[in-house]
Amino acid sequence: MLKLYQFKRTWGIPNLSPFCCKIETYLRMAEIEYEIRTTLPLGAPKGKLPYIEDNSQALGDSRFIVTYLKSAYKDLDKGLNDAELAISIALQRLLEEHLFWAALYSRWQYTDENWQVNKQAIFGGLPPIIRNIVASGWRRKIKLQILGHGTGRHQAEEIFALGKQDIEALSASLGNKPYFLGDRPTTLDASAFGLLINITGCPIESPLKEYGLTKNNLVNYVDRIGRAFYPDL
Ligand SMILES: N[C@@H](CCC(=O)N[C@@H](CS)C(=O)NCC(=O)O)C(=O)O
Repeated sequence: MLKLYQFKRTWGIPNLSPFCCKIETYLRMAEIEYEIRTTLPLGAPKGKLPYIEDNSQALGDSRFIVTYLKSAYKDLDKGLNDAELAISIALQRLLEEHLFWAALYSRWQYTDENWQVNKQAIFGGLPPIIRNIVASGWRRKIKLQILGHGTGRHQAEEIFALGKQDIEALSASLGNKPYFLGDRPTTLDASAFGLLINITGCPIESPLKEYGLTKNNLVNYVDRIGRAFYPDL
């Protein structure tokens, strides 16, 4: 059976990683059987989670994993026209390559309170003797990623102002529809649910979360997908 390697469940949400949550949500939306293997990114093929193992092959990066799942199992985007597929890709990039960085900043850099919550969730299972050393080293690495991406060069207010624009755009695009592209879930919904629940539904406090919680359609969307696809949580 297909194995999904991801961080351990915490905070009452499917996963603290938007990308792990995206893949598990895709698997559930597409009714593909899988087993979870809880891990840290150290042994991952690309040094990041999630990755999957299927037919003795390991595959990293949620975008390549989705491409594989579409061809080997089920394509949730079948039937979308070219314009819808273009919107799907554009909004996934907004979520995963832009809004994600503001969310990452809020966890690893914004306040010490958030860092402590994040640290406990990710590294709490490590032996006490190495926990702080590993967590501090990892934090330095992530801060450098945020700086390298460019997000880390802005003030906190600027980072959250950019993130709020994304949330505004997502809310407007969803409107009153059950899913972003109509009345059935597609890859875009797996991606959007993965990040939105990690902004509005976890104990990381920031202006991004506050703003997300003012968008009723997004809050209801996250709640609806959670209830439909994670009745066990
Ligand atoms: N483009 C990748 C991003 C995956 C990613 O950034 N994973 C994070 C967790 S949210 C990670 O494992 N980071 C570890 C690191 O950068 O050291 C995907 O779509 O899967």
